[in-house]
Amino acid sequence: MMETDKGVIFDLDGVIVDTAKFHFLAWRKLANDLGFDFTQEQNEQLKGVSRVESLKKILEWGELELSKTEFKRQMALKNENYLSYVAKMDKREILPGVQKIIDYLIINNVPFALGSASKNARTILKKISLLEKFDAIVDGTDVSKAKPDPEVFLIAAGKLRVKPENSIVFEDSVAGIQAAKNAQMLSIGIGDPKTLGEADYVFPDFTKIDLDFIKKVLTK
Ligand code: B16
Ligand code: MG
Repeated sequence: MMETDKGVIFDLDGVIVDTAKFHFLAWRKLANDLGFDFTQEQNEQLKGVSRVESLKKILEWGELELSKTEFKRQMALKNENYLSYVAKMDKREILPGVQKIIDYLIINNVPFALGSASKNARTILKKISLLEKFDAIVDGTDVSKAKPDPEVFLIAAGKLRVKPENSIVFEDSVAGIQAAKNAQMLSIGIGDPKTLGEADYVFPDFTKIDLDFIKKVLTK
């Protein structure tokens, strides 16, 4: 077994599963129902951003203002629609290469947590049969400050009893990488190096990360 005092924190959406495509479909339906549209490019700006902040942005794009009640109603409708996609998920939705790394952490007794902005994180982890594997779960229901605030990752490290500077974060969003940096953690970006240039390391996806690399960051 490996000697390490490190711990690992995974973001959910865009790292473990590609629920971003479902968020996009659901937000787009909301916009269309309200009489406008937005692009996939604009959708990039919604990644890692909370539900409330996402709707605020979308309404800005549509140059629309809603009453408080209507805003809440639209958020609930979007979530209902989003959850109809989530309901169809199963473990085949786990992104390629992720399981191998999770198995490696388990075998080597390295603690790992979830650090996600989503209030649906537990539902999704259950659908993909990973809920019981995590040593700690911190999600949108546990935090008051959204990424890039480090809160979500600091709570996760605290639950793992790992120091922030010994924590390694996997993230696909710019806000998430900034949150990891703000928490003094090592950040590993999953996605496009042009977007995630602030991260300590960037990989296009988990299939490009080999176990030697994981061992290296866990033991140095
Ligand atoms: P929910 P992550 C984030 O998840 C998503 O990237 C973002 O698009 C979404 O708006 C946010 O969760 C809130 O999700 O509506 O399910 O509470 O990437 O932090 O795992
Ligand atoms: Mg994400």
